[in-house]
Amino acid sequence: MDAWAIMDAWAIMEAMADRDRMVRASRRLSLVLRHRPDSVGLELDEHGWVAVDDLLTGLAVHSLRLDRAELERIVATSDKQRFAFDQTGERIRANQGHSVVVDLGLRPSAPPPLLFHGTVTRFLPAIAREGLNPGSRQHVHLSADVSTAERVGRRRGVPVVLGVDSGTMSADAAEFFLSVNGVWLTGHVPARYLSLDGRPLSA
Ligand code: HQG
Repeated sequence: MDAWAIMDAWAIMEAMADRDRMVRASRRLSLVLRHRPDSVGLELDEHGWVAVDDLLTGLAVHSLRLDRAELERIVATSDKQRFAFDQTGERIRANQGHSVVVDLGLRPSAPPPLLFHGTVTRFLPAIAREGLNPGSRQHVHLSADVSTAERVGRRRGVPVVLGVDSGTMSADAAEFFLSVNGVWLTGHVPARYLSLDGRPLSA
């Protein structure tokens, strides 16, 4: 290998290490800003916000050194736009996905007639009995397109995409919210609104 090739290889390795570090930091931010702010000695306010300075200090004390520029890079490049700064840039929060109880201030919106939920086969018997539960999160997460739902399901195995008759649910007075990063959120989805391959899920 000549000197240029070695330098290229070195630059690629450095870029990969940097990307790994940013992915790990993003996962940690999801944990802190959605589920475990106490893990770095923080509390979210009622709308989910936390001061950026407090967050960076809390993370540093708990072994993640991140500077403001790196945090901005994570927010800007997060594939799902998971985080947002407030208008002053002094506070940050997760856009959705919380298990900590927060009021994101989302207004109910009319959903498209059909939404999708990605899951896996092993959950289907329980889902057919109980419908979709938010589990540990505040909401059930739905998407407007099949491919996003497939990606969500694939986190757990071979994905299965359920149709959600959001039009009828909404007519039946269920509330839907659209997060700023495009995820449809609702409470419990009773099984009678669910379909698989166009057929009702529950008998
Ligand atoms: C399943 C990621 C048994 C449900 C994604 C899911 C998403 C049931 C799991 C976001 C059930 C809950 C949320 C029932 C629902 N019986 N299982 N009655 N009802 N389930 O992670 O939707 O990368 O809380 O099908 O992209 O998978 O974190 O929800 O499999 O947008 O930003 O219980 O998380 O985004 O799992 O994912 P989750 P989810 P981030």
